[in-house]
Amino acid sequence: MHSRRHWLRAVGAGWAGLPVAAQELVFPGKRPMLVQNDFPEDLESPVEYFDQWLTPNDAFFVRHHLPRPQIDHAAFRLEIGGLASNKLSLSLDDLRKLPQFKVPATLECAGNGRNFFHPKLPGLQWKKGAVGNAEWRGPRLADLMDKAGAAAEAQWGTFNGADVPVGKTPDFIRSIPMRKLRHPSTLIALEMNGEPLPAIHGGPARLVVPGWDGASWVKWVTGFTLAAQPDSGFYFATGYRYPKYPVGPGGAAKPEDMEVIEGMAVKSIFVKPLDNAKVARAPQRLQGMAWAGENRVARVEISSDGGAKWRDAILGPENFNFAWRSWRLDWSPARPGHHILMSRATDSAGRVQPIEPVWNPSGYLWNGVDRIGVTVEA
Ligand SMILES: Nc1nc2c(c(=O)[nH]1)N[C@H]1C(S)=C(S)[C@@H](COP(=O)(O)O)O[C@H]1N2
Ligand SMILES: [Mo]
Repeated sequence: MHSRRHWLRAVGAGWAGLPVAAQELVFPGKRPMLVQNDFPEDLESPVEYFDQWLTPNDAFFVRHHLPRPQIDHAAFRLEIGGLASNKLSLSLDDLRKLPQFKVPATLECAGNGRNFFHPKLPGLQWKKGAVGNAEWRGPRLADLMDKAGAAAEAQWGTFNGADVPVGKTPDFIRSIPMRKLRHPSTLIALEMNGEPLPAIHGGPARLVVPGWDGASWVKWVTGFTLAAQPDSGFYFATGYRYPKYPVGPGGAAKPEDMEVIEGMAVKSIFVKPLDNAKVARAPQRLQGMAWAGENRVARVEISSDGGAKWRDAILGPENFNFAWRSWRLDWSPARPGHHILMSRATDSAGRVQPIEPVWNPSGYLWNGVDRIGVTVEA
């Protein structure tokens, strides 16, 4: 099914910029992916892989800042230190013996959709596929902190992974505030979609911070430190920040006017038909996904006339905070020729997917109304 031809077709759908050699790389345990970077691996999922509510592990996007570390599972320890009365060093078996919780949650890179901003920005040119939805399983952060005797003054947990700095790229370290660490859905995942967490997704253990941007979901976690203050390193104090007030396209923001990205935006995309598809002049089932960070998806509307009229799509049965929701709508094209189809989601907090997301200096949180072009054959 995933023949080379299929793959090149997916790649060809908008990936003309890369040399052919890069397009032809195959990654163990992955279907053909849109290769943003071959090493360290940055792999985008073609939209057609989003035809199931749970994104299979072999179809899930990958974002690494640094080369993937090798981890000896027998020697693995999760160290909990800092403001805690009972500092811990836990093996994988210790982690597996704690109560385990399952959380379906959508993981999206803050830079997903960067390619659609004008003016253009440096950084990985993700389009629609730096996102996926999986069922994560493992112990709760709250239980780990209780076991470690977290002190009342502890306001932040600072997480490090086993990846190490290379050249000018600093260590990937992130801090998470206590209110989110204490949330019952915040986990150290040992499993993804019922399988041991794959090494490329942070195995044997990663942080799962449902509804928050991917940068919070530290992979290959080796431990965390509880403190009154967050980390002052690059990836928390400088990187992954968003302006408090819009700076205008091409503008710059002062560091003190930037804030950490936490919960993600409301957003929807088409999965079927694919952009630029040719379809028969017959009823078409339009399908897609919608998600809303920490909120639920309340509504998805579809336009087939460039946004003049909108019709409500039917929302899928899986309806959770943190996880995306499928949607569908049957559409009977009234005439042959080219049509612009648009999808717009609204969440449980009343946020609506905008036509024009706020331009920002790192190209984060693109959530513009999705649009595809479809040609109906005469
Ligand atoms: N240790 C470590 N954790 C990390 C990263 C990283 O480079 N190193 N990248 C982060 C970013 S920016 C994203 S979007 C997600 C991607 O997770 P995935 O590769 O499982 O899709 O992992 C996050 N966790
Ligand atoms: Mo990311």
